[in-house]
Formats: sequence, C-alpha cells, structure tokens
Amino acid sequence: MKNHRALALIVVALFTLALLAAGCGGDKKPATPAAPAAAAPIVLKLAETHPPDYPTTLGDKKFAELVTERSKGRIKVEVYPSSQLGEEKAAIEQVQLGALAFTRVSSGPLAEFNKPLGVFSLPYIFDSSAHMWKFLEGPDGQKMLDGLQTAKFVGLCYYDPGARSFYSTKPIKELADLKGLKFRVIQNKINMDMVAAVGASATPMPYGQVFSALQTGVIDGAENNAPSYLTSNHYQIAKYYLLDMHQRVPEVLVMSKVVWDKLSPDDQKLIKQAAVDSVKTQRELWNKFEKEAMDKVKAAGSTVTEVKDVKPWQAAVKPVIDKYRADYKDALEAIDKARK
Ligand code: GTR
Repeated sequence: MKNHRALALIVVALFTLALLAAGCGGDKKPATPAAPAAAAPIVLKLAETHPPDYPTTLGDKKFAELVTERSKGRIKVEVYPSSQLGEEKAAIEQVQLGALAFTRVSSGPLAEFNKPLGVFSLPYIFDSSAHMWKFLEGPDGQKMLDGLQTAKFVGLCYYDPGARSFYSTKPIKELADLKGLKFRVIQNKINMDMVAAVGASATPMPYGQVFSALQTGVIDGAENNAPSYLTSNHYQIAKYYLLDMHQRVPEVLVMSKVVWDKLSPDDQKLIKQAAVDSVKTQRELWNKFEKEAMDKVKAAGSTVTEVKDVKPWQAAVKPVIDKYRADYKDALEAIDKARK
C-alpha cells in the first residue's frame, strides 16, 4: 500500500515536471503548436549567352517552367540571358566549380573542358540536321553527354545548333573569296585548323566582342548560324553570308556535378527529365526561327549566297579530319553509322 502511494506521488511529480518543461505550468495556457515553416525553395541559376527570345533561351525557360511545375515550386531555375553572368567560357568554369548550377553552351567551348566533344567541331561530319539528331539521340550521342561527368558536369540534353557558315564585311560568294581574310572563331584548335584549311586566318575571341571587332576591322568576318548572325547584329556590318554550312556544333544544357550531388535522387531525376522534355520546344522554335532569321537578314540587305556544291569545301578541310581522325575514331565511326 505504502509502495503504491509512493509510486503515485512519483508519477504525479514527474507529470508536473513534464508540464512545466513544456511551458504549460502555472497560469500559462498551452501554446498552440506552430505550423511547420514552409521550406525555402531551392534556387538554381542558369547562364545563357543569347537574348531572351532566342530559341535556346526559350528552351532554357521551358526547362525552368517544367522544373517548377513538377517540383510544385520547391525548385526554381532562374534563367539569365544575354551573357549577364559572363561569356561562355566563364560560365562553364563557374558551373564546373559549382558557383553556378547550369549553363546552356555550345559544345565548341565545352570541348576545351571535355575533349570528346571536340569531334563536333570537325567540319562536315554531319550531312544534315536529321543525321546529327540520329547520332545525338542514339546510344553514342548519349554516352558523350554522360561522359561530361568526368569533367564535373552533368550533361542534361542537346539543343539544335543549326549549321554554321562564314560571313564577312568583304564580298564572299565562293570558297576562293575567303583567302587571306581574318575570321573570328570559337576558341579551339580544330577551328583554327579549319579556317587555315580554307585559306583564311582565325582569331579566337568571346562572342560578345565580335561586333566591335567587326566594326573596327580587327577581323573581316566570323561564322555562325543564321539566328546568331541576326541577333548578334553582326549582319549589320558583315553583309555577306555564304551558306557553306561547315559545322553543326550541338548546343548542350549542362549542370554542375557539385550542385547535382547535393540533390536527392528524385530531384536529380526530375531535373534530367525536365531537360529532356524541353528539347521538343527548343527544336520546334529553332526550325521556325532559323527561317525567320534568314528572311530578316535578307530583308535588311545581306547578300546570302547558297553553296550549290560542298565537295570542294569538303576536300579543302579533309586534312583537318585526317589530322584528328585517330583522336575521335570511335565517335567518327558512330557518326558514320548514323548516316545509313
Ligand atoms: C552560337 C552558340 C553560342 C555561342 C556562339 C559563338 O551559335 O549558340 O552558344 O557559342 O555561337 O560563336 O560564340
């Protein structure tokens, strides 16, 4: 009996202590439990070179929209167009370090960080856009995207790059006209060799500096697809556009491996899928804008010359392919296979 009473007293004492510890002692009313604070969204930045309404930027925006929608606002991707966060090389470096989550860039500059992508700078390796996409969407193209992990990137998807052609402030209407001219190129060794092979000289420089370099006559021209030729305003100074279509250098949406590794497997899956699903939008808009851009530069007075026969061009740059064939043997064979 005595024992029971003692036990009851201990239980009452403990109960009182528990109430006091919970702040419910004395006259205080029991506190209403606070609603769990909504977790702040994960904000991830994406750097883009092109202006807000350019097809790659609209692809980035579609990607961002899908991420927000599918994560119910938990993850936000902020797209910074027009090189606000730096030129392509600087953006790639920041992504590699993890200071920036994403960038959409050409595989041209990216190849300086991950050599296998250099194959895409080789001239005339793709016959057409369809040939290129067959390769990119096949196992070998996807393997190259996955291979970016070795350089601390996560390759999310490819976007359509169109075909690059030469343009100049001097009249260029055929291959021979390029002789002795100075063209800006995206910095990489293959571009330097390619321009030398067509009898001209190459000056590598960031995209954002090309306009003034054309204006001041530091260079005689550059090379790019029609949408870039238009939106960079290079067409206003370099009025001769020669459609030799020497390269198709895929655009790539890459993520920082450092940032990727901090996400849950479910969020990683969500991001990868959103990128893959944004490709359709980018490709549709690309096709439309490529035609529009061509019409606009013509209407603005550019002389656009079609190259009827690319064989002399292919012959001129063949030594470049030969020089790099061993380095890119497997990819070149796979690209050849995708042709059939
Ligand atoms: C464009 C490409 C850009 C950039 C630019 C350049 O076609 O979309 O990402 O690489 O060319 O020539 O620098």
